[in-house]
Formats: sequence, structure tokens, C-alpha cells
Amino acid sequence: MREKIEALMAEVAALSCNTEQEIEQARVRLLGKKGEITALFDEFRTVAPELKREFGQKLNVLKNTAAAKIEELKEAASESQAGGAAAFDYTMPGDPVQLGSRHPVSIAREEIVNIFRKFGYDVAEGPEVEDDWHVFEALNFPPEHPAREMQDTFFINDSDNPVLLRTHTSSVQVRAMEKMPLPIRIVCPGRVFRNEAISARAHCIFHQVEGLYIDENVTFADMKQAILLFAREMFGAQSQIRMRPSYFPFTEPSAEIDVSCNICGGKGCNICKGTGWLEIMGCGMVDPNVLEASGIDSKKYSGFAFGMGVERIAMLKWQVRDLRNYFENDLRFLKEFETSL
Ligand code: 2NM
Repeated sequence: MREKIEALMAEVAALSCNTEQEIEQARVRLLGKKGEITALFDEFRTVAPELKREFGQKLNVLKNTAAAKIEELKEAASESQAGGAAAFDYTMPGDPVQLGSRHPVSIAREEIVNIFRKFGYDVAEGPEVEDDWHVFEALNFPPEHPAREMQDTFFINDSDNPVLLRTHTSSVQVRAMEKMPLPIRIVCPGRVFRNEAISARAHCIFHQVEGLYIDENVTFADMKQAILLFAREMFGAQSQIRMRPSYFPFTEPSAEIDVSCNICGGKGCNICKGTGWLEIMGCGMVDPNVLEASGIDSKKYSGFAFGMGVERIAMLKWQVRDLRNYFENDLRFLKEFETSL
């Protein structure tokens, strides 16, 4: 028995086969049901009791060595198959590169900004993390205004001079009024943050484009014409606008702008809920207090400002029914905009 074990040990050590078929044959010959090592285990039952300990150990070592060797050969074989020059066909075409597409919010923001650039507006950007002055105080928000409460605004800290996330991009326009030479004609695209429950119509993060024009003798009529021309570029040449009186702390007078429904042309449909009109933005003449807070002489200068939500404009332009489509990244939704570059 000792000789048989030693002979098989030597055989296992010398074992060399390349193909998976050869390896499998070797495994069956040694370790299979009728294999040579298996046969030795049968023979072991007849070994004299005083030799059982020695032979038992040797047999186990043989069996484990053989099994490890077979595994080793298998691994080497599969590696050489995957990496071997002969196995890899370099003429195979590669996997196609999956191109993404522009997000509808990006497409809409770009379109809005480009329309105003064509009108001669510059683009200004500013910080998302702001202070109370640029978001509220300089914009004529009274101290007790609800937007200043924790429920509506995300505060980063609660010191006397709080750090907060901007709730509108008007803060960028305050920074522009403080720094830029007059006249000022800018649009400010960017993310804004409001502490709101997420629904089909609201989210705590959304995108705005706000505009500002300050010069001598800027009038309400100038504002109306700029917005009408914008609406016609964005929603079609047939578009009409109407104004409804409104209120914002930073403008006086203020108005809400509706555009005639681009689906039914104003006759009334389920998109405009039968009214023929869609609300697209707020606007107004910049309050003299706001001009003065940024160091602009309100006797000499006047201006108008407006603000719109990019998600909302995209919803109206492309009939997106639920705001949540914008951040779920469902490819069936995103691919709808593949050609709208
Ligand atoms: C709106 C509506 C009306 C606005 C005002 C200003 C600033 F900085 F000039 F005071 N920026 N944006 C404004 C005015 C924004 O959004 C609905």
C-alpha cells in the first residue's frame, strides 16, 4: 500500500494536461468513483489496525493534493483560454458606446438663457450657500416674513448672522447690483432650495432663471414687451400674454404672467384646465428700497425683474405631467428628449 500511495503522489506531482477535457479525464482516473485513489480508500479497510493511522494520514494527503492539483490545472486552462492570443479575436467589433442625452431641465434652461442672450442679456451666476442679506434683507423682505422661518428655508446654522441655502436666484442679482456698473441687463440661472414636501408639483430643489434690467427710464411697458417677445420665442409666434396683479417683496408693482395655452391655442383644454392660459412667471418693477439697498440711486435709475421655474416651463413646453419624472432618471422618460438638443 505504501508503494502505491507514493507512486500516485509522484504521478499527481507530474500531472500536466492542458485542455479541460484532459483535466477531467485525469480527475476521473484518480478521484472518480472507480478512480485509483478511491480504490485505495476501499483497500484501506483491510489494512492492519496498527498501520491504519499512518496510511490514513497518507491517503488523505494524497487525496487533497490530487484535488488541489486538478483545481490548479483547471484555473490555468481557463486563464490561458481567456488571455491567450489565439483565443481573442481582435477583429471583433467593440461594444457600442451608450450615449446619454441632455436632461429636459438642462434643455429648457439653455433655451430660456439663449433667448435672453439674443436680447442682449448677460449671464450671471452666484453662490448657492448664502447669507440673510443677499437672500432676504437686501430684497426688502420684512423681518417677520414667513420665508425667513425655519419651515420654509434651509438654514445651515442658526447664528445671529445665519448661513442658508438660497430660496431664489435674486441673491445673484443683489450681488450684481452691488458690483456691476450700470446699466445692468442679466439673467441668472441656477438651483434654489425650499423646505417643501415633495409632490407632483413641488420639490425642495428646483431651477430658476431670473432676469434683471436696470437703466435710466426703464418702464413697465419695456418689461411687458421683453416678456412678450420671450414667450413668443419659447412657446411659439402665435403666443399671447396677459398680466394679473400680484405681490412680491422686491417689486412694486408686481404681476403674474400667463401665456396662451400652446396646446389648444387658447380655446381651453385639459392642459390649461379649460382656461386657455398657463402661468409662466412672476415679474415687476424693482422696488426703490431694493435699488437703494444695493447702492443704486432710485431717483435716477429704475428697472424690472422677473423670475420663472425651469421645471415648470419644461412641463408646459413638453407636457410633463409629474415633476418627479425629472429626478427619477427613468430612461423611458429621458429618451423622449434625445432629439430635442
Ligand atoms: C420673481 C418675480 C418678480 C426678482 C426681483 C429681483 C431683484 F433682485 F431685482 F430684486 N430679482 N428677481 C423677481 C421679481 C423675481 O420671481 C418670481
